[in-house]
Amino acid sequence: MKAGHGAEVAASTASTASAAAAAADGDVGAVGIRTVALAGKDGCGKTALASALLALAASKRNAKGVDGGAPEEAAHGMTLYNHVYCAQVDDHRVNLIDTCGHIDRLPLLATALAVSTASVFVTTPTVGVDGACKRVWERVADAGVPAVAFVNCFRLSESAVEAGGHPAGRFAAALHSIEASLGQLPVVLFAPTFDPDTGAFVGLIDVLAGALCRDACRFLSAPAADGERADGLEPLPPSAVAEAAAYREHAVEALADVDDAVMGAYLDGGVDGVSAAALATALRTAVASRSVLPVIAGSAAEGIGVRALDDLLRDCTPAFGDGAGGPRTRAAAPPRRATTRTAG
Ligand SMILES: Nc1nc2c(ncn2[C@@H]2O[C@H](COP(=O)(O)OP(=O)(O)OP(=O)(O)O)[C@@H](O)[C@H]2O)c(=O)[nH]1
Ligand SMILES: [Mg+2]
Repeated sequence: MKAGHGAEVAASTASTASAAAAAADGDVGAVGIRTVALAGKDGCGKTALASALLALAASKRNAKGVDGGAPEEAAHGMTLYNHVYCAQVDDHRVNLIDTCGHIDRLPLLATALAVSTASVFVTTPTVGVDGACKRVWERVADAGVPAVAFVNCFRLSESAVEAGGHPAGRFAAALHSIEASLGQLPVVLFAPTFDPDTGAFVGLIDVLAGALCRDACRFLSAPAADGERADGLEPLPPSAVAEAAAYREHAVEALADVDDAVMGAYLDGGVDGVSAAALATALRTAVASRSVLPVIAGSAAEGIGVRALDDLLRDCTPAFGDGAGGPRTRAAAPPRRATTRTAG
Protein backbone atom coordinates (compact mmCIF):
# COMPACT_ATOMS: atom_id res chain seq x y z
CA MET A 1 0.00 0.00 0.00
CA LYS A 2 1.34 3.39 -0.92
CA ALA A 3 1.06 6.09 1.64
CA GLY A 4 0.54 9.76 1.52
CA HIS A 5 -2.41 10.62 -0.72
CA GLY A 6 -6.10 10.34 0.00
CA ALA A 7 -7.74 7.64 2.02
CA GLU A 8 -6.59 4.11 1.44
CA VAL A 9 -7.64 1.01 3.23
CA ALA A 10 -6.77 -2.61 2.96
CA ALA A 11 -8.42 -5.42 4.84
CA SER A 12 -6.73 -8.74 5.28
CA THR A 13 -6.40 -11.48 7.79
CA ALA A 14 -2.95 -12.54 8.86
CA SER A 15 -1.01 -13.84 11.81
CA THR A 16 -0.20 -11.49 14.63
CA ALA A 17 3.43 -11.60 13.56
CA SER A 18 2.30 -10.08 10.29
CA ALA A 19 0.87 -7.17 12.23
CA ALA A 20 4.27 -6.36 13.61
CA ALA A 21 5.78 -6.68 10.16
CA ALA A 22 3.09 -4.45 8.69
CA ALA A 23 3.76 -1.91 11.38
CA ALA A 24 7.46 -1.88 10.65
CA ASP A 25 7.57 -2.12 6.88
CA GLY A 26 8.34 1.53 6.56
CA ASP A 27 6.02 2.64 3.76
CA VAL A 28 4.52 5.34 5.97
CA GLY A 29 6.28 7.71 8.30
CA ALA A 30 7.00 6.08 11.65
CA VAL A 31 5.03 8.75 13.42
CA GLY A 32 1.85 7.57 11.76
CA ILE A 33 1.83 3.87 12.59
CA ARG A 34 -0.33 2.46 15.33
CA THR A 35 -1.27 -1.12 16.07
CA VAL A 36 -4.42 -1.40 18.13
CA ALA A 37 -5.77 -4.57 19.73
CA LEU A 38 -9.53 -4.68 20.16
CA ALA A 39 -10.06 -6.49 23.46
CA GLY A 40 -13.20 -7.53 25.29
CA LYS A 41 -15.24 -10.54 26.28
CA ASP A 42 -16.97 -12.57 23.61
CA GLY A 43 -20.01 -10.96 22.05
CA CYS A 44 -19.21 -7.39 23.15
CA GLY A 45 -18.84 -6.21 19.54
CA LYS A 46 -15.11 -6.24 18.71
CA THR A 47 -15.56 -7.61 15.20
CA ALA A 48 -18.42 -5.21 14.57
CA LEU A 49 -16.22 -2.36 15.76
CA ALA A 50 -13.32 -3.45 13.54
CA SER A 51 -15.73 -3.49 10.63
CA ALA A 52 -17.00 -0.01 11.48
CA LEU A 53 -13.49 1.44 11.82
CA LEU A 54 -12.52 -0.03 8.46
CA ALA A 55 -15.69 1.28 6.88
CA LEU A 56 -14.87 4.72 8.21
CA ALA A 57 -11.37 4.64 6.74
CA ALA A 58 -12.73 3.32 3.49
CA SER A 59 -15.71 5.64 3.30
CA LYS A 60 -14.29 7.57 0.36
CA ARG A 61 -13.58 4.42 -1.58
CA ASN A 62 -16.36 2.15 -0.39
CA ALA A 63 -13.84 -0.60 0.24
CA LYS A 64 -14.88 -3.76 2.06
CA GLY A 65 -14.71 -4.23 5.80
CA VAL A 66 -13.83 -7.34 7.75
CA ASP A 67 -13.86 -10.62 5.89
CA GLY A 68 -16.09 -13.53 6.70
CA GLY A 69 -13.51 -15.28 8.85
CA ALA A 70 -12.66 -18.96 8.85
CA PRO A 71 -15.43 -21.54 8.34
CA GLU A 72 -15.11 -22.75 11.93
CA GLU A 73 -15.58 -19.16 13.14
CA ALA A 74 -18.78 -18.88 11.15
CA ALA A 75 -19.92 -22.22 12.60
CA HIS A 76 -19.25 -21.12 16.18
CA GLY A 77 -20.45 -17.56 15.63
CA MET A 78 -17.36 -16.11 17.25
CA THR A 79 -13.82 -15.04 16.49
CA LEU A 80 -11.35 -17.87 17.10
CA TYR A 81 -8.15 -16.32 15.76
CA ASN A 82 -6.57 -12.90 15.77
CA HIS A 83 -7.43 -11.05 12.57
CA VAL A 84 -5.33 -8.15 11.40
CA TYR A 85 -6.66 -5.30 9.28
CA CYS A 86 -5.06 -2.10 8.10
CA ALA A 87 -6.93 1.21 8.02
CA GLN A 88 -4.79 3.87 6.42
CA VAL A 89 -5.74 7.49 5.88
CA ASP A 90 -3.06 9.75 4.41
CA ASP A 91 0.13 9.17 6.40
CA HIS A 92 -1.64 7.63 9.37
CA ARG A 93 -1.94 3.88 9.52
CA VAL A 94 -3.88 1.99 12.15
CA ASN A 95 -3.33 -1.75 12.18
CA LEU A 96 -6.39 -3.23 13.90
CA ILE A 97 -6.17 -6.61 15.59
CA ASP A 98 -9.60 -8.11 16.11
CA THR A 99 -8.93 -10.52 18.97
CA CYS A 100 -10.86 -13.47 20.36
CA GLY A 101 -13.11 -12.77 23.32
CA HIS A 102 -13.63 -16.31 24.51
CA ILE A 103 -11.90 -16.96 27.79
CA ASP A 104 -10.18 -20.07 26.43
CA ARG A 105 -8.46 -17.93 23.78
CA LEU A 106 -6.87 -15.38 26.11
CA PRO A 107 -3.31 -16.39 25.17
CA LEU A 108 -4.05 -15.11 21.67
CA LEU A 109 -5.07 -11.77 23.16
CA ALA A 110 -1.73 -11.59 24.95
CA THR A 111 0.02 -12.26 21.66
CA ALA A 112 -1.86 -9.42 20.00
CA LEU A 113 -1.16 -7.03 22.85
CA ALA A 114 2.55 -7.81 22.70
CA VAL A 115 2.79 -6.09 19.30
CA SER A 116 0.24 -3.35 19.96
CA THR A 117 0.77 0.32 20.65
CA ALA A 118 -2.69 0.64 22.21
CA SER A 119 -5.82 -1.29 23.03
CA VAL A 120 -9.51 -0.56 22.79
CA PHE A 121 -11.31 -2.23 25.68
CA VAL A 122 -14.83 -2.92 24.45
CA THR A 123 -17.61 -3.45 26.94
CA THR A 124 -21.39 -3.23 26.99
CA PRO A 125 -23.76 -1.69 29.51
CA THR A 126 -26.00 -4.73 29.43
CA VAL A 127 -23.39 -7.10 30.78
CA GLY A 128 -21.27 -4.59 32.71
CA VAL A 129 -17.84 -5.68 33.84
CA ASP A 130 -18.22 -9.31 34.85
CA GLY A 131 -15.58 -11.93 35.63
CA ALA A 132 -14.78 -12.60 31.98
CA CYS A 133 -14.35 -8.87 31.32
CA LYS A 134 -12.00 -8.60 34.26
CA ARG A 135 -9.83 -11.40 32.96
CA VAL A 136 -9.60 -9.71 29.58
CA TRP A 137 -8.74 -6.42 31.27
CA GLU A 138 -6.02 -8.11 33.33
CA ARG A 139 -4.34 -9.12 30.07
CA VAL A 140 -4.50 -5.53 28.84
CA ALA A 141 -3.09 -4.24 32.13
CA ASP A 142 -0.37 -6.90 32.20
CA ALA A 143 0.72 -5.90 28.70
CA GLY A 144 1.20 -2.30 29.85
CA VAL A 145 -0.54 -1.00 26.75
CA PRO A 146 -2.24 2.42 26.69
CA ALA A 147 -5.96 1.76 26.62
CA VAL A 148 -9.19 3.50 25.77
CA ALA A 149 -12.69 2.13 26.35
CA PHE A 150 -15.59 1.87 23.94
CA VAL A 151 -18.90 1.25 25.67
CA ASN A 152 -20.86 -0.49 22.97
CA CYS A 153 -24.50 0.28 23.53
CA PHE A 154 -26.50 -2.16 21.45
CA ARG A 155 -29.54 -0.67 19.67
CA LEU A 156 -28.52 2.76 20.88
CA SER A 157 -30.56 4.60 18.25
CA GLU A 158 -33.63 2.67 19.32
CA SER A 159 -33.16 3.32 23.01
CA ALA A 160 -36.30 4.12 24.91
CA VAL A 161 -37.47 3.90 28.46
CA GLU A 162 -38.49 0.35 29.19
CA ALA A 163 -38.72 -2.05 32.06
CA GLY A 164 -34.94 -2.33 32.27
CA GLY A 165 -34.65 1.31 33.32
CA HIS A 166 -33.69 4.53 31.60
CA PRO A 167 -30.85 4.06 29.07
CA ALA A 168 -28.86 6.91 30.67
CA GLY A 169 -28.88 4.90 33.89
CA ARG A 170 -27.41 1.89 32.11
CA PHE A 171 -24.51 3.96 30.77
CA ALA A 172 -23.88 5.39 34.24
CA ALA A 173 -23.91 1.85 35.63
CA ALA A 174 -21.34 0.82 33.03
CA LEU A 175 -19.03 3.62 34.18
CA HIS A 176 -19.38 2.64 37.81
CA SER A 177 -18.72 -0.94 36.84
CA ILE A 178 -15.49 0.04 35.06
CA GLU A 179 -14.25 1.92 38.09
CA ALA A 180 -15.37 -0.58 40.70
CA SER A 181 -14.34 -3.77 38.90
CA LEU A 182 -11.27 -2.65 36.96
CA GLY A 183 -9.94 -0.02 39.35
CA GLN A 184 -9.65 2.38 36.42
CA LEU A 185 -10.65 6.02 36.40
CA PRO A 186 -13.07 6.41 33.50
CA VAL A 187 -13.00 9.82 31.87
CA VAL A 188 -15.98 10.20 29.59
CA LEU A 189 -15.22 11.96 26.31
CA PHE A 190 -18.41 11.06 24.44
CA ALA A 191 -21.60 10.21 26.32
CA PRO A 192 -25.02 9.32 25.01
CA THR A 193 -27.83 11.69 25.78
CA PHE A 194 -31.48 10.79 25.67
CA ASP A 195 -34.80 12.54 25.50
CA PRO A 196 -35.81 12.92 29.16
CA ASP A 197 -39.43 12.00 28.43
CA THR A 198 -39.26 9.25 25.86
CA GLY A 199 -35.76 7.88 26.49
CA ALA A 200 -35.05 8.11 22.75
CA PHE A 201 -31.40 8.53 21.80
CA VAL A 202 -30.65 12.16 20.83
CA GLY A 203 -26.93 12.04 20.09
CA LEU A 204 -23.52 11.97 21.71
CA ILE A 205 -22.30 14.71 23.98
CA ASP A 206 -18.80 15.73 22.88
CA VAL A 207 -17.65 16.48 26.41
CA LEU A 208 -14.52 18.49 25.66
CA ALA A 209 -16.18 20.51 22.90
CA GLY A 210 -19.33 21.06 24.98
CA ALA A 211 -21.49 20.25 21.98
CA LEU A 212 -23.91 17.70 20.65
CA CYS A 213 -22.81 15.30 17.98
CA ARG A 214 -25.73 13.73 16.16
CA ASP A 215 -24.12 11.88 13.32
CA ALA A 216 -20.50 12.43 12.45
CA CYS A 217 -18.58 12.61 15.72
CA ARG A 218 -15.51 14.74 15.48
CA PHE A 219 -12.84 14.81 18.08
CA LEU A 220 -9.89 17.15 18.59
CA SER A 221 -8.85 17.47 14.97
CA ALA A 222 -9.72 20.69 13.14
CA PRO A 223 -11.17 22.59 16.10
CA ALA A 224 -13.88 25.08 15.29
CA ALA A 225 -13.04 28.75 15.02
CA ASP A 226 -14.33 31.02 17.76
CA GLY A 227 -18.07 31.38 17.60
CA GLU A 228 -18.48 28.55 15.09
CA ARG A 229 -19.33 24.94 15.46
CA ALA A 230 -17.30 22.31 13.69
CA ASP A 231 -19.09 20.18 11.13
CA GLY A 232 -21.43 17.75 12.76
CA LEU A 233 -21.54 19.56 16.09
CA GLU A 234 -24.60 21.36 17.36
CA PRO A 235 -25.36 23.32 20.51
CA LEU A 236 -26.36 21.11 23.41
CA PRO A 237 -30.08 20.70 23.99
CA PRO A 238 -31.20 22.15 27.33
CA SER A 239 -31.75 18.66 28.72
CA ALA A 240 -28.05 17.79 28.19
CA VAL A 241 -26.39 20.93 29.52
CA ALA A 242 -26.08 19.83 33.14
CA GLU A 243 -24.80 16.34 32.37
CA ALA A 244 -22.31 17.72 29.85
CA ALA A 245 -21.01 20.17 32.45
CA ALA A 246 -20.64 17.39 35.00
CA TYR A 247 -18.70 15.19 32.58
CA ARG A 248 -16.47 18.10 31.58
CA GLU A 249 -15.74 19.03 35.18
CA HIS A 250 -14.78 15.47 35.94
CA ALA A 251 -12.55 15.26 32.86
CA VAL A 252 -10.79 18.53 33.69
CA GLU A 253 -10.22 17.46 37.30
CA ALA A 254 -8.86 14.09 36.23
CA LEU A 255 -6.52 15.66 33.66
CA ALA A 256 -5.42 18.34 36.12
CA ASP A 257 -4.15 15.51 38.29
CA VAL A 258 -1.71 14.44 35.58
CA ASP A 259 -0.82 17.73 33.92
CA ASP A 260 0.53 20.85 35.59
CA ALA A 261 -0.62 23.20 32.83
CA VAL A 262 -4.20 22.00 33.19
CA MET A 263 -3.95 22.22 36.95
CA GLY A 264 -2.66 25.79 36.76
CA ALA A 265 -5.37 26.90 34.35
CA TYR A 266 -8.01 25.13 36.43
CA LEU A 267 -6.88 26.83 39.63
CA ASP A 268 -6.78 30.21 37.90
CA GLY A 269 -9.97 30.07 35.90
CA GLY A 270 -11.97 27.03 36.93
CA VAL A 271 -13.27 24.43 34.50
CA ASP A 272 -13.92 26.97 31.75
CA GLY A 273 -10.46 28.44 32.11
CA VAL A 274 -8.75 25.36 30.66
CA SER A 275 -8.17 25.56 26.91
CA ALA A 276 -9.01 22.78 24.50
CA ALA A 277 -5.35 22.61 23.46
CA ALA A 278 -4.21 22.11 27.06
CA LEU A 279 -6.79 19.36 27.56
CA ALA A 280 -5.72 17.62 24.37
CA THR A 281 -2.08 17.64 25.43
CA ALA A 282 -2.94 16.37 28.89
CA LEU A 283 -5.11 13.66 27.43
CA ARG A 284 -2.23 12.34 25.32
CA THR A 285 -0.02 12.25 28.41
CA ALA A 286 -2.70 10.59 30.52
CA VAL A 287 -3.40 7.91 27.91
CA ALA A 288 0.28 7.15 27.38
CA SER A 289 0.87 6.83 31.12
CA ARG A 290 -2.38 4.92 31.63
CA SER A 291 -3.45 7.38 34.30
CA VAL A 292 -7.03 7.52 33.07
CA LEU A 293 -9.25 5.37 30.90
CA PRO A 294 -10.94 7.58 28.26
CA VAL A 295 -14.46 6.39 27.51
CA ILE A 296 -16.42 6.77 24.31
CA ALA A 297 -19.99 5.56 24.12
CA GLY A 298 -21.38 4.39 20.85
CA SER A 299 -22.73 1.55 18.83
CA ALA A 300 -20.39 -0.49 16.67
CA ALA A 301 -23.13 -1.83 14.45
CA GLU A 302 -24.70 1.57 13.91
CA GLY A 303 -21.41 3.42 13.49
CA ILE A 304 -22.17 5.76 16.39
CA GLY A 305 -19.08 7.02 18.19
CA VAL A 306 -16.79 5.28 15.73
CA ARG A 307 -15.38 8.47 14.24
CA ALA A 308 -14.71 9.76 17.74
CA LEU A 309 -12.87 6.54 18.58
CA ASP A 310 -10.85 6.69 15.38
CA ASP A 311 -9.83 10.28 16.10
CA LEU A 312 -8.94 9.39 19.68
CA LEU A 313 -6.70 6.54 18.52
CA ARG A 314 -4.96 8.67 15.90
CA ASP A 315 -4.66 11.83 18.00
CA CYS A 316 -4.10 10.60 21.53
CA THR A 317 -2.40 7.21 21.51
CA PRO A 318 1.33 6.91 20.92
CA ALA A 319 2.62 5.66 17.60
CA PHE A 320 5.60 3.47 16.93
CA GLY A 321 8.55 5.75 17.40
CA ASP A 322 6.92 7.47 20.36
CA GLY A 323 8.22 4.77 22.66
CA ALA A 324 5.22 2.56 21.95
CA GLY A 325 5.27 -0.98 20.65
CA GLY A 326 8.46 -2.10 22.32
CA PRO A 327 9.03 -4.36 25.34
CA ARG A 328 6.95 -3.20 28.27
CA THR A 329 6.64 -3.88 31.93
CA ARG A 330 3.53 -3.45 33.97
CA ALA A 331 3.58 -0.07 35.67
CA ALA A 332 2.36 0.51 39.18
CA ALA A 333 -1.11 2.01 39.24
CA PRO A 334 -0.76 5.79 39.29
CA PRO A 335 -2.12 7.77 42.22
CA ARG A 336 -5.74 8.72 41.81
CA ARG A 337 -7.52 11.65 43.31
CA ALA A 338 -10.59 12.16 41.18
CA THR A 339 -13.54 9.81 41.40
CA THR A 340 -16.11 8.89 38.83
CA ARG A 341 -18.83 11.38 38.33
CA THR A 342 -21.79 10.66 36.17
CA ALA A 343 -24.63 12.87 35.28
CA GLY A 344 -28.27 12.30 34.74
N1 LIG B 1 -27.70 -4.10 17.75
C1 LIG B 1 -26.38 -4.14 17.84
N2 LIG B 1 -25.77 -5.34 17.71
C2 LIG B 1 -24.43 -5.36 17.80
C3 LIG B 1 -23.66 -4.19 18.03
N3 LIG B 1 -22.35 -4.54 18.07
C4 LIG B 1 -22.31 -5.87 17.86
N4 LIG B 1 -23.56 -6.37 17.69
C5 LIG B 1 -23.95 -7.77 17.45
O1 LIG B 1 -23.51 -8.54 18.55
C6 LIG B 1 -23.07 -9.81 18.11
C7 LIG B 1 -21.65 -10.04 18.57
O2 LIG B 1 -20.83 -9.05 17.96
P1 LIG B 1 -19.32 -9.39 17.53
O3 LIG B 1 -18.79 -8.18 16.90
O4 LIG B 1 -19.26 -10.66 16.76
O5 LIG B 1 -18.71 -9.65 18.97
P2 LIG B 1 -17.19 -10.04 19.31
O6 LIG B 1 -16.77 -9.19 20.46
O7 LIG B 1 -16.35 -9.96 18.10
O8 LIG B 1 -17.36 -11.54 19.81
P3 LIG B 1 -16.23 -12.73 19.80
O9 LIG B 1 -15.66 -12.79 18.43
O10 LIG B 1 -17.02 -13.95 20.16
O11 LIG B 1 -15.23 -12.39 20.83
C8 LIG B 1 -23.20 -9.81 16.59
O12 LIG B 1 -24.43 -10.43 16.27
C9 LIG B 1 -23.24 -8.34 16.25
O13 LIG B 1 -23.96 -8.08 15.07
C10 LIG B 1 -24.34 -2.94 18.15
O14 LIG B 1 -23.75 -1.87 18.34
N5 LIG B 1 -25.71 -2.98 18.06
MG1 LIG C 1 -15.26 -11.34 17.06
